[in-house]
Amino acid sequence: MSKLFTPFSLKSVTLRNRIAVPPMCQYSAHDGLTNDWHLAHYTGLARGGAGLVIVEATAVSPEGRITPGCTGLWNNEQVGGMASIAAAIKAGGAVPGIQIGHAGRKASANRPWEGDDHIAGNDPRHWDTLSPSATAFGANLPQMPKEMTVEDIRRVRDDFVSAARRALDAGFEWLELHFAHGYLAQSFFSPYANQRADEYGGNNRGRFVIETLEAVRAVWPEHLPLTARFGVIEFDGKDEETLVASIELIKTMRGAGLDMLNVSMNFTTPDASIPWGPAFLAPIAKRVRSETGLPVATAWGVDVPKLCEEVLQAEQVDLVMVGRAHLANPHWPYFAAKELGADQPAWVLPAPYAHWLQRYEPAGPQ
Ligand code: 8CM
Repeated sequence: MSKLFTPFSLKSVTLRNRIAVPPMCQYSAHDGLTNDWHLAHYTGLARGGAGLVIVEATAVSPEGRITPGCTGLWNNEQVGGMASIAAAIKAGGAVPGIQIGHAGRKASANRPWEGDDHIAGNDPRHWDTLSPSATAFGANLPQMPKEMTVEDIRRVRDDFVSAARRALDAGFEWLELHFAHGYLAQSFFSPYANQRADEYGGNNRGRFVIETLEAVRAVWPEHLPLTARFGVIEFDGKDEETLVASIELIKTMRGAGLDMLNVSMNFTTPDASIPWGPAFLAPIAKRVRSETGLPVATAWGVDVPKLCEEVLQAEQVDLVMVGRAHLANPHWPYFAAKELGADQPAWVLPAPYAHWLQRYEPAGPQ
């Protein structure tokens, strides 16, 4: 039997297989509220057979949204829609997860298909952004952020805590903190974005990450997985240094209650040279796994079933995050099961689909 289709347990949660759908923004919310698009989208993904479906980057505060179309959990009105989504994911047989985050200096952007750049200052949809220091990202995101005061920092940490509580109230069983991709938490850890001289800068650049994690852990139940997506490499020529420092921080995160890491990239400078390729982060994920002792997952170029199986067999990762391939084909796990020679692959899907597929399979019953 393939490892891809073996269950994976973390804390009290068991995934039916090692396929996870990573958070993928739909940019289709209004005032942070989900709607029928989100419900249909996540329902379909869960019915497709993945073990874990993680709802898109959901902002902990209005100014933490990447775009005006991002979902939010900064008020109680937003909980109802998310509760329907969590219930639908569960009814589809997957574990309902959600990612919460704050976009920092990359916030206030146009949707990718409407420019992917900062919203102009004279556009009524524009808002001011926050970052550890008043340094802009550059390239398509040139807006100068405001340097956060210590009061701002505490407020955003508390926003993470409130959003985590709402995620729990909505019925999510797996929480991923968005600490990656040049958004706020990743910016705090990065010398490109953090030039602070106070207790959140210099040798303490990891402090925001740890304080936020600890504060969330205090309200997120011990029996449910608390994970983070975190960039460990920038691909800017200083990679060993960044990896070593990141692994040290991850060890501290583990001590602060982190259960698993979704290994990703930093994206804190537009001047990186990323060696895109099939499963190119898997060896780095393995290093994080062996040096920190945490289970790991990774996305990026892991969308071919045999490759997914290989990275699992090689113990490079514990879960594979299959994103865009699920948008192309929400029933990706069924095709993966066929390709990997699973017994009765149709039964990766819910019975009302599986029985038809099995009965009339051209090659005869599977
Ligand atoms: C959205 C846009 C860009 C990213 C993202 C997301 C959502 C989740 C995530 O990363 O982890 O890099």
